[in-house]
Amino acid sequence: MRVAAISDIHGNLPALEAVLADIEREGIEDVVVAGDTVSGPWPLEVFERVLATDALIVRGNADRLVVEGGEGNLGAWSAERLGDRLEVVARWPLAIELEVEGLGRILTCHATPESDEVVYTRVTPEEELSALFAGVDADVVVCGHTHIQYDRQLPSGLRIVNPGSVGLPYEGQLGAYWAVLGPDVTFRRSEYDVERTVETIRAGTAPVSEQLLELLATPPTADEATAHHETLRGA
Ligand SMILES: [Mn+2]
Repeated sequence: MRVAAISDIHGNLPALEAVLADIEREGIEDVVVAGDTVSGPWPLEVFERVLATDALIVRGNADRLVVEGGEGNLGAWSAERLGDRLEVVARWPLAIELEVEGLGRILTCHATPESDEVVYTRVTPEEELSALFAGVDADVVVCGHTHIQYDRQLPSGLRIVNPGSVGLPYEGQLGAYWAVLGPDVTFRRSEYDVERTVETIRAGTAPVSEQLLELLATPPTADEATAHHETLRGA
C-alpha cells in the first residue's frame, strides 16, 4: 500500500487539482493530509475535493484560526465560504496514526501531536527535536507547517518527514509539493500554472494580500525560508 502525503494546501485549488491528478495517475488510493487545508482563495472547493478523496485529515493552525474566526480577512472570508462545514473542520484531530508497509507506524500531525504551531526545521538541533517528540511512539512523523520538503532521522530512530506544501511552497522552484509514503519516502513536485492562478486569485473576491501572492509567484528558496523559520524559533 502506498499513501500520498499532502499538506499546507492553503485553499489553492489549481495546485491541489494538479497533485490529485498525479496521485490518480500513479494509482495511489490513500491520502493523508497534514493540515492547513482550508484557509485561502478556494476554501470550500478545496474542502470538497479533499473530502472526496476520503483522506485522513489533521487540523493545522490556519484551519483552527478559520474555525475561531481569527486569521484576519482571509480567515473570516474562508469561514463564511465554508458555512456549516466549519463544524467538520473543527472536528479534525491534531494527530492521526496509520501504518504503511516498509515504513511502519506513521503519526501525522501539523507540527507536533500537542501543538499545531510550534516551529522546527530540517536544521533544528537534534536534541531540541528529540525533546519535542519524546512522547511519540511511532516510526515516522509526517508533519507540515513550514512548507519545505525534508526527511531526517533522530538518534532514537524516529524519522521526521515533511512532504512540503501543495499550495504555498517555499522551495524556490514553482509547483505543488508532496510525497509518496511506502515502501520508502519519495518526494514529488506537480506542475501547474502558478502565474495564471495568481491572476485568477487577483481577479476574484477572496481578500488575499499582495504579500501572499508575491510568496506564491516568487517563493523564497528552501534555505532562505529555513533560515527565517529558525529565527522565528528564536534560534
Ligand atoms: Mn501551518
